[in-house]
Amino acid sequence: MKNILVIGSVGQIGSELTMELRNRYGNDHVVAGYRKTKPSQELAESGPLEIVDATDVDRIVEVVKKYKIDAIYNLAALLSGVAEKRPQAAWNVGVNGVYNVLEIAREFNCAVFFPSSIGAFGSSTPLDNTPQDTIQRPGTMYGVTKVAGELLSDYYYKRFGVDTRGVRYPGIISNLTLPGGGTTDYAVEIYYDAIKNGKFTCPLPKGTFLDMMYMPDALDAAIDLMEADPDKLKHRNCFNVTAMSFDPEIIFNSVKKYLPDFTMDYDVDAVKQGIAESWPNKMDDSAAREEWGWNPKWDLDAMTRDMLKVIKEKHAKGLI
Ligand code: AKB
Repeated sequence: MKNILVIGSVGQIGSELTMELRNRYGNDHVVAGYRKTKPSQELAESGPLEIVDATDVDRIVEVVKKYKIDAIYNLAALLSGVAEKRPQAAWNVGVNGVYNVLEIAREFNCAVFFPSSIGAFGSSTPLDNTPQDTIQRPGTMYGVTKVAGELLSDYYYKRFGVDTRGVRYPGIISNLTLPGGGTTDYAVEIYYDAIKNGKFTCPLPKGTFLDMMYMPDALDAAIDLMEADPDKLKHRNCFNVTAMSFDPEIIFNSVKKYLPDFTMDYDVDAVKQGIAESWPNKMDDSAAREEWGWNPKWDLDAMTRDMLKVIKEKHAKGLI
């Protein structure tokens, strides 16, 4: 990979992935593509920045030609909660956008990273130790777009030889950019509310187990997979990856260990509950471990300590 385009570079994953790619491959080699949200100063000043919309083919082609792009990380998507409110927009970005990127990749010989999700599964999937290859009949528009994206990406690899690779991300927890409208967002919000207010109201009921991952592992997953030896990959789109699985009570107790006065109550959001209950409790990620050495470094306790430290510092500086 010499020149990379990140589409969706100001989102929760994109904002950190773009900077990590710049660290590894050089600032000038990583173009931050964004649509509407203003990029941070760091993102804007550390390397090339271009307006790129996954649904605008001509614009993507212009940028791919201008920077001689040979790898595209296509992170543009509406998260699960928002996609249920705006299913047509979710389809447009999550399926038409993915198709556009794959077509451009075919024409200009680019590799493509596609982030699928635990949302690609549904209630007829085995929810414990969810296998790599299993039933995928999601009941959400988000899930429909992710399954379509997985299938399209595999099709472009098999039919046209496009180097497509992807992971099924669990809930991603981070402290730089907030996620927007996801079902797993509560596991980020709990840390902010713990520091700011000492209490949290949880939208998912106790006993709702979901796979989760701290951002540094999520960045490694994307980059390590894109760098993996293609001869070792039996799967491509997309690999189960997970780092931990917990329910609201477990993360609450993890925070309370460091903030003993912290309290939590529940106000369950029925839509989010329905989505969460149709997603795996814990995925089996052995294919990723075997085929490209996936090995997450962060567990819940280490993540909690780091999240609380960083958010406390931001709060003390008046940044949140
Ligand atoms: C969401 O909750 O929608 C996302 C996801 C798990 O894909 N965080």
